[in-house]
Amino acid sequence: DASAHAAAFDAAVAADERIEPRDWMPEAYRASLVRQIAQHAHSEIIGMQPESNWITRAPSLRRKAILMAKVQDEAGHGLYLYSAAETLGVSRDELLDKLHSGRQKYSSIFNYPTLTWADVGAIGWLVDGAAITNQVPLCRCSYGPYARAMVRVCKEESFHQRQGYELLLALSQGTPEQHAMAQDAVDRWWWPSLMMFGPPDDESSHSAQSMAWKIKRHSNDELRQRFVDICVPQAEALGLTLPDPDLRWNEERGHHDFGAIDWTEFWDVLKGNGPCNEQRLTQRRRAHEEGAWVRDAAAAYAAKQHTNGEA
Ligand code: FAQ
Repeated sequence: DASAHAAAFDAAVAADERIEPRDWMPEAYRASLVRQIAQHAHSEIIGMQPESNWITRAPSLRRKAILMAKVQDEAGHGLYLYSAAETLGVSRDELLDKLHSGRQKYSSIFNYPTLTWADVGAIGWLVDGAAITNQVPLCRCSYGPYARAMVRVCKEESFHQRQGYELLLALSQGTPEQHAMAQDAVDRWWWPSLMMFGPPDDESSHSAQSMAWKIKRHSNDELRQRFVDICVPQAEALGLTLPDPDLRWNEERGHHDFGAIDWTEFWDVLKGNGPCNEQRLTQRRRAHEEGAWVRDAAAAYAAKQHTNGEA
């Protein structure tokens, strides 16, 4: 009966066990996971666009091979995540339709342009760095399929973060023009990267419930602080500065203090008014339409196999 189901669910969450697709779960738990996992999946595939912009202009064969591998990994992450969402009873078509019609979100960060080659480095270092900081705790998420998907995703993100760091280091130690290009990219990507962690805790509508369900293990502000603390010594090693005059070590807190984030910009980007929102969605819809023949052919082939099997 319903109350026994609810008690079993609560006990499993309390004992840090995983909830699996066939287990009973509260409808709101299922809906919140679909929301977060779909948003995460959409971010991975929309996130292919800013970097793929530079594949044809990578400065060497080695850089091009690395960048192609990274962008392909992102497609793979999208696929694991759509599969994880499907275990909750939604179809991929439905999720893509919601992305294309603007009814589901993707990360704010992918609405910023990649103006120079150094942006590929800044995305790897900062955007993948922020993604890892946020996603390592998700490996312990209470929902089994999502938690397991995160393990492999995080391993791949670590390689992405290192490639970005190494790319920026090469530029930073290069000619004065290359150094300036690296600094400019970091200046533009720093603040949007901090926004990736979501609104401040007191404005985060889902955090309390998601933490009670152990979907989220840390609050948005906790993870943002962790990321800032990780980045400061890395920026120093890179020979680059972070564009925040208020950034300084706070002995008492044992953390870095940092300046105020422009939340107006964040909410504005979420509303669709970032520099690239329209371009990203238009490109995504076009890619989907242009891929229709592949889906049709796969479905026709599957139907034929099915008929052959029956014969
Ligand atoms: N962008 O109540 P909260 C990557 C929305 S990494 C857009 O705090 P929650 C790898 C939020 O959905 C990027 N929207 O929400 C990569 C909610 O609106 P809703 C993807 C945001 O869920 C690297 C409202 O604001 N990573 O793709 C953002 O508890 C390089 C209130 O917020 C993930 O998705 C934002 N930044 O916490 C790929 C990680 N922040 O849904 C390519 C999984 C918040 O009610 C290249 N997700 N909102 O309409 C999470 O951990 C969480 O969902 C948070 C937000 C932490 C993002």
